[in-house]
Amino acid sequence: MKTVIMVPTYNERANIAELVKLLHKHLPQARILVVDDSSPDGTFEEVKKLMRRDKRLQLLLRDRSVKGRGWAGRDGFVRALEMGADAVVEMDADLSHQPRFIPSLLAPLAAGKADVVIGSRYIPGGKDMDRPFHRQWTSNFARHYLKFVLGLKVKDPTSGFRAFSKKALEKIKAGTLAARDPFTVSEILYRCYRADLRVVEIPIEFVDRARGQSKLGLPTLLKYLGRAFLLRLGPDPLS
Ligand SMILES: Nc1nc2c(ncn2[C@@H]2O[C@H](COP(=O)(O)OP(=O)(O)OP(=O)(O)O)[C@@H](O)[C@H]2O)c(=O)[nH]1
Ligand SMILES: [Mg+2]
Repeated sequence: MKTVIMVPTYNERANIAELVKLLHKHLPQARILVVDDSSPDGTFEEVKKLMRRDKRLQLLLRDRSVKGRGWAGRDGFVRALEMGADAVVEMDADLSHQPRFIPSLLAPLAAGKADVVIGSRYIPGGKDMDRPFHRQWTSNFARHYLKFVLGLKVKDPTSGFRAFSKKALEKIKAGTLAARDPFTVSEILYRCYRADLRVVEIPIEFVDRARGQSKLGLPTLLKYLGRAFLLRLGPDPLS
């Protein structure tokens, strides 16, 4: 399978070189596509520097005026398909998603047993980082709510560490994804269910980011719950 690892970045200069190194170690054949929204910390300059000696690394540089995790991912999926990918992995750059798990994310796709594979923290063998009690409670509530409202059958609907077959990205019309922000993770999974794709989970261990800034707070999370409800009530996104 021709695999492209698609990594949206915003201010990940402290992490990107280490991530690229680990990706090459665990997936020597795969190509890496960094989708950077002209990060003020110059993440894209670091990527350009690495690209001089690295033919497997590519950069999609977007304008900061259209910045957003969702739109970056959407454009990244489109570019990955243009690069000829049979499988596309999306992951965070902050090393919370560990490259060592990618071979097991890709295995069900390669075996033709799934269209979408989710790296899951909440199935046996999976692990989340230790969060304070109130954060644990909020995140458990969010995932049960999302499962219920959007009719998702997975244990970890908010995981952004996932692999998609080419067919899956075509079927969900990845180029038309609407959410500009991290709500995209739910929007994509909802479309996968609407498209009757085969979604499976494999266990991953999630670790907290060690470097760089965190971006998602409680008010944002609450807004997402409202948007999930609207998404479910709205028109079929695939028609
Ligand atoms: N291109 C692009 N990438 C983004 C944007 N916002 C976040 N990202 C990237 O999306 C991934 C997930 O963002 P994170 O900040 O790690 O979000 P999180 O995992 O919910 O929060 P923390 O890990 O606690 O910081 C990371 O690789 C970010 O650099 C954005 O506006 N544009
Ligand atoms: Mg993170």
